[in-house]
Amino acid sequence: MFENLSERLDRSFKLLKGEGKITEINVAETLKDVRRALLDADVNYKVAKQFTDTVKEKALGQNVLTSVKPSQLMVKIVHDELATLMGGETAEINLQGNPSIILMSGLQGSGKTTFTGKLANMLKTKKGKKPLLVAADVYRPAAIQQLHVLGEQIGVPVYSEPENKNPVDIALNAIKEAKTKGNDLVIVDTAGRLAIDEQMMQEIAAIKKAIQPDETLFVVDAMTGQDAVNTAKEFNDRLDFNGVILTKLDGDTRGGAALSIRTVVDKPIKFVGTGEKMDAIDVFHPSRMADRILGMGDIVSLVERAQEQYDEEEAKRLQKKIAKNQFDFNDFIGQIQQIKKMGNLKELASMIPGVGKAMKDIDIDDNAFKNIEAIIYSMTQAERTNPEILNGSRRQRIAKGSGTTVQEVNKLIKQFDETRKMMRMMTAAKPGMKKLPNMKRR
Ligand SMILES: Nc1nc2c(ncn2[C@@H]2O[C@H](COP(=O)(O)OP(=O)(O)OP(=O)(O)O)[C@@H](O)[C@H]2O)c(=O)[nH]1
Ligand SMILES: [Mg+2]
Repeated sequence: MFENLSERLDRSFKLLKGEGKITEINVAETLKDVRRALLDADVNYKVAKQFTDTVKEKALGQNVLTSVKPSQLMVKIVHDELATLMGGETAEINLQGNPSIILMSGLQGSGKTTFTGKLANMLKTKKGKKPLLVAADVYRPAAIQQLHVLGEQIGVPVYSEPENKNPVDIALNAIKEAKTKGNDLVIVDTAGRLAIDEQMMQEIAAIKKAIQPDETLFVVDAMTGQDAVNTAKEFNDRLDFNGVILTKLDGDTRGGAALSIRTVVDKPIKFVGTGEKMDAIDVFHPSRMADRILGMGDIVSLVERAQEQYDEEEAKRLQKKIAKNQFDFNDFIGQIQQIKKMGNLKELASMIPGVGKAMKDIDIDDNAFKNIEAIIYSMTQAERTNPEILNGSRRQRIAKGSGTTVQEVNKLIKQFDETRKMMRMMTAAKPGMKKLPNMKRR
């Protein structure tokens, strides 16, 4: 899978091997190569451009880590961006309903029927579900038969009405049947067409409207590259599906679909199919897929460790300042910026000793930070490093400058003082106070 892309990326990193530091000049050639590799892997050109732009920005903004080489750092950045490109987080399938209803969609031969079987098999064995499969492909008698064969193979019942030509009714009847028989999962397999056509779209949209599925999944053959992305877009415009299934990833796909779909339709890839057998299904993990594409897991973890170490050095520096009671508003705002970079503010703020506690009464959202930042930025350098000089008139000036009130300024200064006190107490109580939480740069 993706061998060619892996090789090409590998080669592009070699360009940086001899360099001491990432600069605009020496990174340009590498990025050009990365971009070409992506385009050759059939990645959408806009996606490829955006990708290399982001990588460049991140590479130039990186802290200099003495323990890793620029080429290694590039590997890590490209790895993380590949994962982000493919959606970042692993996307779960929604099985809330009872029965949960899943609707399959996709072109002819994309692998809908096969995947219907695979998914039922997986949810049955791993989640203890009791699935009912529905043959709503009414055009080919062989299609109904195919689903029955698969059902038999995995020991899952199949609902079909060979005489009925109305897929909407069949699907509705199947859901009724599931309710009476106690099946908690209904997967509806539908008919595909050779190309997008209006009739097929109307039919699948009508089924969706009638059965109100918890999940509408779009199945696409990964080997079709750019076409896969275009088809996904058209289906998404009509169906607003919840997730993508990439099949035939075991073939000699160049990877373009896997890498572009998320950006183009903004829907996650949820599963991949890697063979014709019923167990050839995998949950899609963007980060692991990035590992596989780059095939450089060791370098990625090496850089991660170095970054952690860097964070520790930064933490030690802070710790020294705290001990000497020199923790100032510059450090305070530095911490806030770190938190903001990491996202999920509420959770993260609580991880920072002192700061989390001092902020516990504030509703932590971006606005809360905006005011704090505005206030601190309205201070002079002298005031930031030496908060003791913040008398009444200075506070009034700061409130005006930051568009806040004196009360807000007072409150922040009070919180800052408390934070400082608390931090000192903690360092005094535990001379070997551990590092502050990891501030990973992403
Ligand atoms: N190698 C490989 N083959 C697959 C995979 N998924 C499906 N296939 C094969 O692709 C062919 C088409 O799969 P189907 O599941 O029948 O596709 P479909 O979307 O239901 O097709 P229609 O019902 O005609 O619309 C079959 O020969 C499958 O065995 C996969 O992940 N890997
Ligand atoms: Mg089928």
